[in-house]
Amino acid sequence: MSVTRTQAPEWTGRLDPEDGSDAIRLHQLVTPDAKRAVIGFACDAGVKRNKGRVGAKDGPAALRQALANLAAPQNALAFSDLGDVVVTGDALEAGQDTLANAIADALSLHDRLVVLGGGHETAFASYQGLRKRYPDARIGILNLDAHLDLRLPGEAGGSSGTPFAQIRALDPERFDYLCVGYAEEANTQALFKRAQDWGVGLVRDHDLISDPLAANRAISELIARNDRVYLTIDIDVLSHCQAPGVSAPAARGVPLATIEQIVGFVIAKAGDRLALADLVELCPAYDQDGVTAKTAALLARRLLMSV
Ligand SMILES: [Mn+2]
Repeated sequence: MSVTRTQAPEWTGRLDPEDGSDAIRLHQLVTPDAKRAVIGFACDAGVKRNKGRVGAKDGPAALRQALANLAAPQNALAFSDLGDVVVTGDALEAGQDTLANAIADALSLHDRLVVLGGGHETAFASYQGLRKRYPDARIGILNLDAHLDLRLPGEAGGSSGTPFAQIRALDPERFDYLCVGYAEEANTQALFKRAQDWGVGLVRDHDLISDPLAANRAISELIARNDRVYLTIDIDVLSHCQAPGVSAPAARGVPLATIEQIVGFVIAKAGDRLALADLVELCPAYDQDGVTAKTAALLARRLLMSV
């Protein structure tokens, strides 16, 4: 049971020199000290404590691999790879502390950091890292997720199902949380009651299916009343056909194009206030043809490459 930091792996991928100097893919943009950066959280402990299908520990490596061969956009930005925080066994709290400190340090060097999870226990570390970097900021939390993840920690401690209850416990007065894409059937009434008591904003998956812009007003308001936005994307907000490789697949889910629209909207509205995002719950052992990793990579690419 331990926590270690690993160096960034060598990024490799397809090269197309015959197509000239514009034939660039993401693996060719990785460089130290760039404005954008990724860091991995290789951890199974949160999902295991939450009794989900384990395998999120392999998420960061699968996400890097899926990112590597994506084509770079026009005016592509370089990005840095800060390596992984690796949690062995049940060392969840120590792992979250290490990740939070790494995030706080990274945010003084990079203007946008994308964390590659890990299960949704990643969020408790992400928030604490952002809070450490900006102690006095108003922080709005935007979670794209089928689940509210507001359960209370049990005897074993926190898990991938408890991060937002843990965040609230740190700082109840400043808790500002919007959950977009939740499935009614995937959350008990106890959680909806808690969400109401804690002033949590909610946008249902059905509402996004009938109107892809259904969350935009609530998102605009969240951004407008906060100094910083923390975006956390649980890949299980997508349908199981788009995202089979997660610990808890969604039978319904929100369409990928809608999630892409939302991420683009957040980037455009929040600008510099979007300093931190994470992508969580990718579980490569259950993926099919790498589609879940690729889906997560499309979202990570957008976060890394958008100005
Ligand atoms: Mn979640």
